[in-house]
Amino acid sequence: MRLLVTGGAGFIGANFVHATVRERDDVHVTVLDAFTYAGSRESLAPVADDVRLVEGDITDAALVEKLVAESDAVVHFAAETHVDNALADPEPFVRSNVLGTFTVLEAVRRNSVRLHHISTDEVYGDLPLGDPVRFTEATPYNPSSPYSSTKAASDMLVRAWVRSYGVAATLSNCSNNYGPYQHVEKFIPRQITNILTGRRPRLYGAGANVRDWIHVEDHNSAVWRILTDGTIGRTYLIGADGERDNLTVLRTILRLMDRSPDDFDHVTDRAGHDLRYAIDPSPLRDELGWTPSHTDFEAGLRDTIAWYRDNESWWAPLKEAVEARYRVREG
Ligand code: NAD
Ligand code: TDX
Repeated sequence: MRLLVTGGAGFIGANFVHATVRERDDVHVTVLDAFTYAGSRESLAPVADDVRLVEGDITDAALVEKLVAESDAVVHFAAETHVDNALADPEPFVRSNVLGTFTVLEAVRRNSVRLHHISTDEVYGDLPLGDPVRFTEATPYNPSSPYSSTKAASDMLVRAWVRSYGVAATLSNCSNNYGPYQHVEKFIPRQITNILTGRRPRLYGAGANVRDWIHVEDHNSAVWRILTDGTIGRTYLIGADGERDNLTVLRTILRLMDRSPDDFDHVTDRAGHDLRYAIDPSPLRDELGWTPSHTDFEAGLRDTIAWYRDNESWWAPLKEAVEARYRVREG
């Protein structure tokens, strides 16, 4: 199989490429990535000899057309992904997430190529705290932020291209990922690297907001399962029963890094901050037989902390610029 992976130099995409090279001899990977601030050549260094790397933008229709025409399937990760950045400047989100997905869709339509579109649980908005209800594929879309609204728009385009043009696409909406190669702007790596650089962790508001954590390798094994066995046109929700509030996650990090439980600062809350995300992954388990393998969150967190400790050269060049941006937000 000739597989085109958009956004393969980002966090989840790079882990996906690593797993694919490791586990699937019969797959030839081409990565298309614009190397925005979030993309990293170093993330693909371990597989540099095994993949073709093309630097380019998913809104470049001629380039996307050429690469899609050379492929049997596309896994579309490329997007602007950070909610705080979207609040500060939404324009790149509309361009990459909406126009970019449109460009990919037109190319797969013209070339009759299989597409898997990567999306997020944030398209469903948020859930109340302390309620057993979880998101299912029937939950109405109700995005809150410029980020999630552009992801929701991209999902709608994919669904319409399936229905109107018969594009062979599947979609997945996953919960919060953690693991190696995640940008230090995101919650878990930010707190780990704050501690490693002598800064204090920063918690938005009271830390009561709940996220449903899944290890990135489990997200990616689910993507492969959907790509090979999923029903065209279907949306699959990917989650691993990992609900935890932010304060609990932060206190676990502090304990695993031998800090006291109160060794952090509360900072200004995020505007429009979604309260709780929670995925009901039953169809993925019952219909496609997928199960996560990283079921011990604390063990996954310990490995992730060790990865950031051992790979300072990967994240250290990014850290100061990220914290400078946060200083503007947090005062
Ligand atoms: P990331 O920000 O780490 O990586 C995004 C990658 O896309 C980068 O390599 C960047 O250079 C590339 N990119 C951005 N705009 C581009 C453009 N216009 N053209 C080409 N390349 C471009 O993101 P991530 O966390 O790995 O997320 C990947 C996908 O998974 C996104 O679609 C995101 O919405 C989705 N997702 C993420 C999470 C999560 O917890 N991180 C959860 C659910 C879904
Ligand atoms: O310093 C921080 N302190 C803090 O309390 C940061 C960066 C975040 N937070 C909070 C905000 C959220 O409640 O932690 C939670 C997680 O924040 P993010 O890592 O920014 O993730 P989130 O907004 O939940 O979105 C993530 O999951 C879904 C990804 O960034 C999205 O791309 C994905 O779609």
